[in-house]
Amino acid sequence: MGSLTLLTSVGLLAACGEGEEGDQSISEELDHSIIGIEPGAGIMDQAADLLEDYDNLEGWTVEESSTAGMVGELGNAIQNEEPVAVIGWIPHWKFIDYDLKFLEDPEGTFGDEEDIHTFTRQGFEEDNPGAFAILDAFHWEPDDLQEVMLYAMENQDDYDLAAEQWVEENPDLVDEWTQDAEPANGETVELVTTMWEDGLSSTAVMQHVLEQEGYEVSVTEVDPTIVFQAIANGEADATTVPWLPSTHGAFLEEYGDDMVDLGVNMTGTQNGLVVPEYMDIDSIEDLEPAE
Ligand code: PBE
Repeated sequence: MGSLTLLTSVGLLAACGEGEEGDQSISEELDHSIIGIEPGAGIMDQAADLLEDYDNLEGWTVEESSTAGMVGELGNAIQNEEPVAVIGWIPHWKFIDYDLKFLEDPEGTFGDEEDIHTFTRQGFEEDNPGAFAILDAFHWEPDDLQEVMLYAMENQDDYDLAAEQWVEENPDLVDEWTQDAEPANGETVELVTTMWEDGLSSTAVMQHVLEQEGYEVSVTEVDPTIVFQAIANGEADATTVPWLPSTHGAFLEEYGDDMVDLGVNMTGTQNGLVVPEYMDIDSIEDLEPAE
């Protein structure tokens, strides 16, 4: 897992958020703007809360963009060693490619380290005990997820290939998931995922493992809220992507009563405001309001 760069201690200059040259503050250099991602992402609800939680972000904006757009602007800024602030999360390959850090979040807007959960629709265990047992046993580490993400990146985002490679290399862990499962007899399993690398990776691995066990698997990519809706109303069977308790907490509140939570499949995700290591700032509260 890309090491989350520890926040370095910074000099007095940075504490008052002064830019390198001293004539423009870091906030002015950032044009009081944070680059966001797709509006449907749970992290974007947290970004909206950010502007409420921090008085010193008075007059700031969070740009709605796309994950690709955000990563593109981040890469361009880093290439020219310019100031940039993005909505970011781990695990994500950007922390491997670039030297980044989370700004401290004393108001706790982005929550603490989170978990990724597995859910099924109600009745799935009775309908498909074998697949339910595999989904229930599914658990891995951030390093495992990171490996699948990297394999996909190395193969033009081919998550099927990445999953196949990872499953081949991790027979013992996969056996732990499948050893107690009744054999399949061609039942189908409908998975739903979000469009982000973490969801695509865990879903591709689960699809590959279920197919190896004889299930017919379909995967649908939807917005986070639809992931919850589809499981709650029985349109989909299972998902391995929800981030809780913070990122997708609002969706769980709305749909959770009609879903079966199989618990945590991975611990160690984190959302936050992310800047390149070269920026002399270490906390959100060091940013200054737009005049
Ligand atoms: N993310 C990555 C998603 C979940 C996975 C943090 C961008 C979100 O905010 O919904």
